[in-house]
Amino acid sequence: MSLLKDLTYPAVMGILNVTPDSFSDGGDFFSPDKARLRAQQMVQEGAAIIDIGGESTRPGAASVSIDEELSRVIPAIEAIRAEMAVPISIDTSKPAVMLAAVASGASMINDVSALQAEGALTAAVKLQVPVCLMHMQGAPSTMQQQPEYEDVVAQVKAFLQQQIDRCTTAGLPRELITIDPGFGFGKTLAHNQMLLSGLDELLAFELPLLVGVSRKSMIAHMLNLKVDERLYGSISLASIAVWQGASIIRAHDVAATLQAISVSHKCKAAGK
Ligand code: 7PM
Repeated sequence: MSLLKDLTYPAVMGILNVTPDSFSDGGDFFSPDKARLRAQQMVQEGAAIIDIGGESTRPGAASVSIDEELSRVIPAIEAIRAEMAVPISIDTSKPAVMLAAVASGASMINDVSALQAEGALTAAVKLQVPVCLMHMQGAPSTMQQQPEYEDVVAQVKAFLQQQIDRCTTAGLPRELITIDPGFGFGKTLAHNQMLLSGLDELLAFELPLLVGVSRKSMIAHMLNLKVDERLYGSISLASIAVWQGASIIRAHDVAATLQAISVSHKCKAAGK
C-alpha cells in the first residue's frame, strides 16, 4: 500500500526478463541465480523496483502456459526476496501468476493488459497491491500490424479513465493505481511521438505515470539502430518523459537512466 507513496521520484523500475526469448536480453537472466545477480546489480545502480516478467510481450511472441510462466518467475522472486528488500513488481496478465507472485514476495502488479483478462481484476482486488494499468491497442500478436487512431492522446486518456473507473468500482483503491500509455503497444512511430509530446495531458489523473521506452523500436525507427545500440536514444526519451511529468521509468540500463532522469527532474523542478 505504501510502496507508491514511499518511492523517491523519479524512480527507475529495472527490467528483469526471465524468459528464454526476450527481445533485448534473450535468455540472459533465466536461472534464479542469474536473476538474483542481475537484480542485485540493478539495485546497486539505483533501481527502486525490479519488474520481473516471464511472458514475452514482444509483437508476435508465442503465448506461455500458466505453469511455464510460474516456473520462470516464482523461483526468481524467491531468490531475490531471500537476499534483498527491493520492491518486486510482477509483469503478467495472468491472475494465477499475480496471486502466486505476491504470495512469494512481489508487491506490485504490472499488467500490459490493464487487468482485462478473465479473473485479473478480482485477483488484484483481493491482493490490494499497487497496479500499473497500461494502454495497448489490440493484442501483442497483431498490435503492430496497422495501429490506427483519430487522436492517440485522447484515446489513450479515455481508455485509462475507463480502466481506472472499472478498477475503483471493483474495490481497488485509486491510491494503488499507476498509469502507463504503453509506448510501442499498438502504436506507430508517429503515435509514439505524439504520445510523448502530449504525455503531460495524462497528469490530469493525478496518478503516478509510468513510462517504458527502453531499447524500443521507436528508437530504431528514428535512428536505424539495433537493439543493443539504443542506450542513448533510450535515456533521451526517458529524460523527455520525466520532463513531461513521468515519475517511474521502466528501463534495462538503470544507472544511465537514473542519471538522465534525475537531471531532467531537477531542472524541471527548479523552473516551477
Ligand atoms: C516490444 C514491445 C518488445 C514492448 C518489448 C516490449 C512495457 C511493459 C513491456 C511498458 C509497462 C519491453 C517491452 N513494455 N510494462 N512491459 N510499460 N508497464 O520493452 O512500456 O520489455 S514489454
